[in-house]
Order: sequence, then structure tokens, then C-alpha cells
Amino acid sequence: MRHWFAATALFALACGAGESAQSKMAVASLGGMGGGDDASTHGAVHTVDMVLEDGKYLFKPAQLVIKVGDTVRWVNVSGGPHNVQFHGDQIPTGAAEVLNTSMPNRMGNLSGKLIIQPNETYEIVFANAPTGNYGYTCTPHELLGMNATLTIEP
Ligand SMILES: [Cu+2]
Repeated sequence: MRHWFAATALFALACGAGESAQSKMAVASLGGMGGGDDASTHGAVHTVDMVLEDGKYLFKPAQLVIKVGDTVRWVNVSGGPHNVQFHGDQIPTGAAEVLNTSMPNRMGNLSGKLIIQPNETYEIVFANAPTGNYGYTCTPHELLGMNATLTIEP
């Protein structure tokens, strides 16, 4: 009964003389609100450089603390190609699903695409990510010790 009443009321409103412009505005504004809740993606942006320095492949900083909703932007500064690959056994419970959903252009499970061009970037927005420590590596340079830890706080 409730739906029937609402639909009838809207219909009556839309058909009311001189009311159509106002009704359209109301509908437009409702539509805008339905565009998605981006509030959790407006956190701080942190930069991590990926470098080859003195013969060592490094994430700089190798330890980074962020808050849920923040963005991390990895930059291919030197020594690329690099990528970001999280270790499945070094992330909080429930994080794998969130990461695989949040990581753009994955080339595999928990593994971001290679960034090849100088200063090319790779970004992850950690919205809805479980808090805790996230160990990750760079697939091409994992055996060369290119590892880092991200800590997500509430
Ligand atoms: Cu690398």
C-alpha cells in the first residue's frame, strides 16, 4: 500500500499544473545523491617512491602508517619496472578480498600491474581496508629485497 501511495503521489505531483519544473528539480537532486558515497575516499594521499639507490631496490619509505580511507601513491622513480604485490600471509584477515577489489589493473592475486615509465604511478585507495600490518613486495625485485610494510590505523 505504501508503494502504491508514493507512486500515486509522485504521479499527481508531476502532473500538477505549474509544478513540473519543481518536480524535475526534486528528482534530479535525488538522483545526484544516489551517485555513490565517496566520503571514505577523501583521505590523505601518501607517496612511496620506488628506487634503485646504491645498487639496492627500495620502497621509500619502507614503513608507512596511514588511516583507513587514505590513498597510497607509489612512484616509479628509478630502477623500474616495479609493482606492488601484497603477501597473502602478511595481511589482516579479510584484507585479501578488499585489496583485490581496490587494486586497479591487477596482474594477479594481490598483485598490481607493472609500472614501467619514469614517474609512472600506481594508486590504491584503502577504503574499508581492515586495520593492521600489510607486508608487500615488488614482484620483479622480491628476491633482491625490495620489501615494505604498510600499517593501516582506524
Ligand atoms: Cu621493483
